[in-house]
Amino acid sequence: PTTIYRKDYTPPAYLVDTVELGFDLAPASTVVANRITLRRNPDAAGSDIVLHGEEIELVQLRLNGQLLGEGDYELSAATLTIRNAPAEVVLEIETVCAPVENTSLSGLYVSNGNFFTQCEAEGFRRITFFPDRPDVMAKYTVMLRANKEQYPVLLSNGNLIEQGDLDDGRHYAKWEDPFKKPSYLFALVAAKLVCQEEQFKLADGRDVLLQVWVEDGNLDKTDYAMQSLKNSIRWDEERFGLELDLDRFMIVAVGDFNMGAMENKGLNIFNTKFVLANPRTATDIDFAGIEAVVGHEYFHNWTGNRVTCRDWFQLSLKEGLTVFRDQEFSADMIGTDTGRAVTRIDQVRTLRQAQFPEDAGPMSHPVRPDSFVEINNFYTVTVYEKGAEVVRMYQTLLGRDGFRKGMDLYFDRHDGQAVACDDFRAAMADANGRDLTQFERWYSQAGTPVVTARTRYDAVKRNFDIILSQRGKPGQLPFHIPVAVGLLGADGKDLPLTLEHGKHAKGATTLVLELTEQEQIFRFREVDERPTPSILRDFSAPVILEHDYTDDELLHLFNHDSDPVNRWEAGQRLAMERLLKLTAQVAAHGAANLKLDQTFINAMRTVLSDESLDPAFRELALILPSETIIAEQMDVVDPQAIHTARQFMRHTIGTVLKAELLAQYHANQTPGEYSPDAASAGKRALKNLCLSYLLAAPEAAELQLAQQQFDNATNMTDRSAALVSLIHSGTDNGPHLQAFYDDFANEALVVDKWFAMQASAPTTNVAAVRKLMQHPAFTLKNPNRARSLIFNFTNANPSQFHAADGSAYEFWAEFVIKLDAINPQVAARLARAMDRWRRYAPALQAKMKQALEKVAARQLSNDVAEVITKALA
Ligand code: BAL
Ligand code: ZN
Repeated sequence: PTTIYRKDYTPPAYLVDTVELGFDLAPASTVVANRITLRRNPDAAGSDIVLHGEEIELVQLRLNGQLLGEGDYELSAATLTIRNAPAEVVLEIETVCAPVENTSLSGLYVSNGNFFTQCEAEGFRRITFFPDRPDVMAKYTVMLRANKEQYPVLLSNGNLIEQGDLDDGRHYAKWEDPFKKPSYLFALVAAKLVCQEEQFKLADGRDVLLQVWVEDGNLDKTDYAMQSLKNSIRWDEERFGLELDLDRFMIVAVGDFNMGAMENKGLNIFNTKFVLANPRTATDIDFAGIEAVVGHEYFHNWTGNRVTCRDWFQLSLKEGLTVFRDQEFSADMIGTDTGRAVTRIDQVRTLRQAQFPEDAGPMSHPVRPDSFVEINNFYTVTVYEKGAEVVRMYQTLLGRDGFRKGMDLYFDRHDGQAVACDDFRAAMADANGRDLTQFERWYSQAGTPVVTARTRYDAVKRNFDIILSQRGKPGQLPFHIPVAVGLLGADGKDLPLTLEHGKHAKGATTLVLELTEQEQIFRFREVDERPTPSILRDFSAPVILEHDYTDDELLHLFNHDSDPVNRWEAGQRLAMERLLKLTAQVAAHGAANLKLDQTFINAMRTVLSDESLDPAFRELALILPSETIIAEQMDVVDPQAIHTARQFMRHTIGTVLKAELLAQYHANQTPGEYSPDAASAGKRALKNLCLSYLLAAPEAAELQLAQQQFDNATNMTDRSAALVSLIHSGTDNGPHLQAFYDDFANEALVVDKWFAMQASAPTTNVAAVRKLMQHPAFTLKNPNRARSLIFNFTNANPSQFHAADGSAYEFWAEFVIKLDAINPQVAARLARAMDRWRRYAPALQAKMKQALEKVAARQLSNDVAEVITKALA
């Protein structure tokens, strides 16, 4: 495999002005006629036209009307090159591909008998020969022809300009996209589908047609996606002044899809998981996911499509920014301060669960990577979620208005262009008259910086100093880190802040300190008592904060901090301290004689029963750090000891707080018609967390409670939560599982849940997973299904995945290899499950290495080869 470097970027020798595509669609053999007009790029050297092409058969090639023979061009497995081409060129290229054979789901493929495409990052080259790079932007016209009965719906980007019938039962549709776009945003759909549609009025008074297309039988699950789309359009108008630029906007759901969704211009194609929802089949988390992803793809229309990426190293330019936008959208849709904080806490949990480990492992890369073998491996939590944190820091540093000014300038400068992360940073800096040179290091330096805080109080001078220092990976230069700080008095209230040498509003209670050097002292004046510092409020930077908090300080913050994120954080620190001690004790002496102190239990009791607090917040405050997050704190990971310690804590809480848990279980019922709104969802989350604690130490009454909830639930959130609690508590669950399956056997997304909840149950070992694979509903070919069973076992069931005999590692190797033959992108994701193998005890490490080497010995896709090679390096 070849490594591609960011530093080697050169502009394309030829630009493309127009693309006319003609498709004669048939599953086994689709003919693609492609007519492109090219001209030499005045900003580049050379006269060779390089087109990408993979897994397609060239039938005919004409240059300016002349048929070319084999000697007139060079054809390799990945490119077609025409040397010394004229300055202006019309190419007519005819190719054939076989969509039904395409199990990689990249390019043109068939899912449940229908045609779909996925072109990002490099799928367009599997459809036709083309300079398949995002800095080549062109206008597209697309003619689709297919059998009318089998494929009554023919969709592509932009506007429908013509349609009609052809001979032999076929029909056609012609689409024209008025905007220039890179090839990765091309899409087509030819399918038997139905749609929910409506006219929607934009802020400027224009009417646009909105459509959500699904398979017949699923129309009753499209309301929320449609509502989310309308909310997204409104929100982008109001928050960023960005309007929909097309007359029509379509969302299409497909069951076989590698990603969550794809922002193709005007024709977003979605994994069904992020479209289909009704109360019977979808959980609150599913509804929230739909809102976020519908928003995300819609927001890409400006951040990604109108302004796109110069090259794939700049992926975070559109992804980090668009994730930030969808996060803000979701927070604004809740509309309350605690609601906003709850979304923020979820973001922090994701970072710690997935991004920090990635950044500390073999696939660590900067938000703007310097090199890759396979770009599909870089659609990562670093590029997406850490990228969103980097964008958020601009807003933290510049304020909301300053951030908006930067966005406006970005679009003024770059609409219609393919640009780089540096251009975004320059727009933010220039619009605000700020020097953001140092901020660039967030794009170029990988790893999670550690910020250490020390404090000192001078009671005589009434000064309180916070001394912040930072360290990155060896050799790295200091980052520009916004550290939001507040100080709590003994009464738990925020003290008004006076920062020496700082300009800020009088009476402010949170200030953003800018840490730019390796170490800096920040002095607060007029501080009458030794305060408790609340540092990194709202998680103002994606860093690890070290500070020697005492238990008393943490309890003070946990009980009083006005910043809900840090309030939650204090609880996590209290829990983590105990989890690590218990884990060490289990590892050294076994599970007997474990104890959980009354102080911690009381803190949990207080927050659980404090009805002045939002239930959604209470739920988050009561969840213990996950086994993965605990593992990240340890030098040598002992998955069994972690599991035992965490289970012990859950068991203790479930037993000692039984009365309070029961009370909150009953107090947070949501009778009446189901609504996925944040307040109701928060109540259900708290209620179901109570249930899961009660089932951590179940007696007959608790089991009965769960069974009743399962039997009587009127929505999937409650139904699945009851079943998960039953399964994960290890109590007999055969009949419930069977009943659930029987009820939902025809609902693919619910069957996914059924596999997932079993795969992640701590009682499910590898043998049980293998048995589940024999179930008639299991298939490796559908990514959602493969993920639901295999990934949930390898990634969400650590104590079983790391079974001492290594049998689960062998299972992992077997299925990385099997999946690689079907779908390299999915296989490479599975391959990542072994990223942190060097952190385990020697006996486990040896077995993991063996499994990695077993995979490495095979003929692999670039996708999997890159992951395995880096893991073993
Ligand atoms: N661009 C790939 C899918 C997404 O991030 O929206
Ligand atoms: Zn995206």
